[in-house]
Parts: sequence; C-alpha cells; structure tokens
Amino acid sequence: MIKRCIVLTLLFIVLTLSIRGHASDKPSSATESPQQRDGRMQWWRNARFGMFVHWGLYSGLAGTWEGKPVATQGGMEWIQQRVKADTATYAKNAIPLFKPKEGFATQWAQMAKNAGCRYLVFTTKHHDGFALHDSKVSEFDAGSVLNRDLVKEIIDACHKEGLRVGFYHSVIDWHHDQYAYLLSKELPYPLKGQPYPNDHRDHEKYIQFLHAQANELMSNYGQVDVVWWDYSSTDFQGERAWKSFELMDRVKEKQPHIIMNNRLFRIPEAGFSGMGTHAVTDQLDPKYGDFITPEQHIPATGLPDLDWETCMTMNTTWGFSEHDHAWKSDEKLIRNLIDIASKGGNYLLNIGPKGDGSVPEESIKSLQVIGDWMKINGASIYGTKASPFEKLSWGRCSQKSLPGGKTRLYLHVFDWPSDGKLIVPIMTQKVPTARRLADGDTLRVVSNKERVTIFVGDAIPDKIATVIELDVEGLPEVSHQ
Ligand code: JFZ
Repeated sequence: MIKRCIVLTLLFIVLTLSIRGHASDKPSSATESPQQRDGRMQWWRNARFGMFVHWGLYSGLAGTWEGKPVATQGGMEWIQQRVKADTATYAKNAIPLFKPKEGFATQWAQMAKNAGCRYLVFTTKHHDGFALHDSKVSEFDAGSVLNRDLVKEIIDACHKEGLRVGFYHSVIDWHHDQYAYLLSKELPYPLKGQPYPNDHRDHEKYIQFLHAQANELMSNYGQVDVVWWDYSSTDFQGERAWKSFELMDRVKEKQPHIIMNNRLFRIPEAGFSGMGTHAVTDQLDPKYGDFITPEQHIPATGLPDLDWETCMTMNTTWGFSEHDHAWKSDEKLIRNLIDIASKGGNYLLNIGPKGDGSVPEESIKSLQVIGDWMKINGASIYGTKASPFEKLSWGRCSQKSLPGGKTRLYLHVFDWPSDGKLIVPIMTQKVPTARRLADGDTLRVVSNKERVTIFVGDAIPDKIATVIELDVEGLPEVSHQ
C-alpha cells in the first residue's frame, strides 16, 4: 500500500511537472526571482556600450539594384523589399556580391573592443531569411552557399577579444515558403498584397523552422549572451505569430543566463504602444523579455527602473549602402553615449560592413575616436547609474556609489562655463572633492546650502566632453532652485 502511494505520488509529480513544462502561457521567466534576474542582468547593465552589426546578402548589393541607387537614406538591409524582388531574383543578384574575406570577424571584434564596447550583437539572419550559420534545416544559409559557418567565425573572434556576444535574429522571413505573410497587414514583405505564389502556406511549419534554427544557434556555438529578436506588429505578434513563450523557454533551456529583448511581442505590457520605432511605453513585464528597444532615438527622460537599450546607426542605414553619406559626427556619437548612460540605458551602435566584411572607413575613424575618449573616461560610463538631476544646463551626469557610503558624480561638461565656474545644484553638509578624470588634478570647490561651485578654469580640456568627478557624502541631495 505504502509502495503504491509513493508510486502514485511520484507519478503525479512527474505529470504536473511535465504539464507545467509545456504550458506555453506560463513562461519559465515566471519562476525567476527579482534577485536572480538582477544577477543575470548585471554584466549587461554595467556594460552600457555595445556594437551592433548588420551584415548579410544585402551588404554586397550596397544600396544598388541593377546598376541604380535605390536610395541615399534609410535601411538598405531592406533592399529586397524596396525593389519588390522575389527571393530567387534577390538571391541571384546578391549572392555573387557577398564574399566574406578571411579574418573579417577579427577586425570587427578588435574594433569593437578598441572602441570600448563590452558586447557585440550581429545579424544571424535578417528579414531576407539568409542565415549566416551552417544550418541543417535550410539551403539558404552560409553553410550551403559558401561552405562556411560565419556565425562560428564571428562568435569565436568575439570570444577571443573577451566580448559578450548577441544574436540578432529576424522572425520575419522573406524567404521561407511557409511564412504566411498575409496574416499581417503591418509587417513588411517584398510581395505584399499579392497572393502566395505557392497557393497555401502553413505558418505552423514556418514556426517549426524558426524554432529549429534558434535551437541550432543556441546549441552549437558555446555561450550566447543576448538574443535580439526582430520584430512583431500589433496585428501579428507573440504566441500566434511565433509561439513566443515556447521559443523563449527553449532558448533558456540551452542558455540559462541569456538576455532577450522584447520584440517577439507588440503590446503595451511588453514595452510597445503601437507601430513605429518611437512607440515605446515605460513598462515591461519580464515574461515578454528583459529590455526594451528604442530605435534611432533616446527617450527624453530615460525609463526609470527599466532596462533599455537604444540602437542607432552611424549614418542612416543599418546594412551597408554606398550612397549614404549622412554620417553622424564623433561629437554626436560620444554625446549620445553619455546622454544614454546619464539616463540609465545602453547604447548599441551599429556598423554595416561591406559584402567582403570590411568596415566603412567613416565607421572605423569614429570608433577610434570613441575608443580614445573611452580609454580616458570609461569610468564615467561603465557600471554607472542614471543622473540624479532632471536637467543640467551645461551637460550630463552619471553616478556610482562608493564604498563607505559616498557617491561619485561624473559630471560631463558639454558647454564649458565662460567664467570658469561649474555650478552643481546639490545641497551638502560637507564640501565635496572634485577631480578632473583625465589627469586626476584636484579642483577647488566651494559649497553653500544650495549649490556646489567647482573652479574648472578657462581652458577647455576636451571639446566633446570633459569629465569631472565629484565625490559627495551619502546620497546627493538635489536642490530645486
Ligand atoms: C528593425 C529592422 O526592420 C531593421 O532593418 C533593423 O534591423 C532594426 C534594428 O530593426 O527595424 C524596425 C523595427 C520596427 C519598426 C520599423 C523598423 N516598426 O515598428 O515600424
């Protein structure tokens, strides 16, 4: 009898566990405690700066189709959609131009490392459907077409440089013959509006394919730190579009520490107020992902208590275009990084390498300048928290708590005070100490009840941003004058 009871109880436990394991509306994230989540997010929150790489078949086309420029601005990784090519025509034109040279990935990884990036996220598959790994479930992949595994080349090069690595993976697929694009009016598709060329599509089969490729990517390349899904629409998202909870759970089984973005969904609870790149809400239930993804813009006041990452291009396209010359200045790029850190977010800055994997000269130069600035001022970015100030007339601020209860404010001066006095609106009991981060030189400080004045001199040490460290007792008390 006792034996029977034990057997029955065990059976019950096994059954309930397996039912729970397959209940797709209860993702495994529901069982993670806030402390576990903080532990998992820690490296990402400290990193603050990552490199994004958009690279695939479109890169060789370089914004040109049949000899003509498609556009001078905008995302040329969408070129297939822009020229409305079916997948065979696109592949025929693009494949001969996609010729990755040996060692290209080492250049990327060294460049990212040297720029001060702590992680690199690259396109394992973009909307065109071409996978950069050696996939057993597709013929439209680097393994079949080039006899190479480009994902392995890239991730190995990154690991060698000590970078964390993320996979951008498009759930939209313009190649797969079962991807049922008519199910969404909002998602892009090159032959949008036209009936399926192959009569009927079984989207369920596409979902299986999507899950199978994700499984390959999570199984065969060692540690993967981030998955950057892209993207969903208000009319096609989540469970119905991608079986998202199961997809996320399977990924977490293979990579328990992985961090995922929110783009398998498009609902307010998942950080989206609608379509468009600016439709961001200030909420994210962790079951939909770990961070929200403002695209090409920086939220005006940051997003308190939320993990967020602004992704941005250096010109206006993600994938390489030979026609896009609208490059952002080094000053703009560095100040964006500072602005984002001062609001508690991450900056994922994009490069679009050419068809041979080489990086545009303009990007190389800017990344070098960012790296030079980060080598001196990195302490004011890595591991910092959002500014205690709503606004500062002369620049930005980030902060870090120091052992012994002190707080270090990193003051990023964009507009140098013409009288050589930098005003910091905080109330202090004790006069804080100030230093220039670049050379460690101590600066004279006076304080009264409402403000601290730092004597910074007339000469501007760094036109882009000079960082001054201000150490205060306890937490800074902002004065509202
Ligand atoms: C997506 C991609 O389409 C794009 O090519 C690039 O990879 C970028 C990082 O992510 O961009 C989007 C995403 C959402 C919308 C538009 C572009 N949207 O909601 O309109």
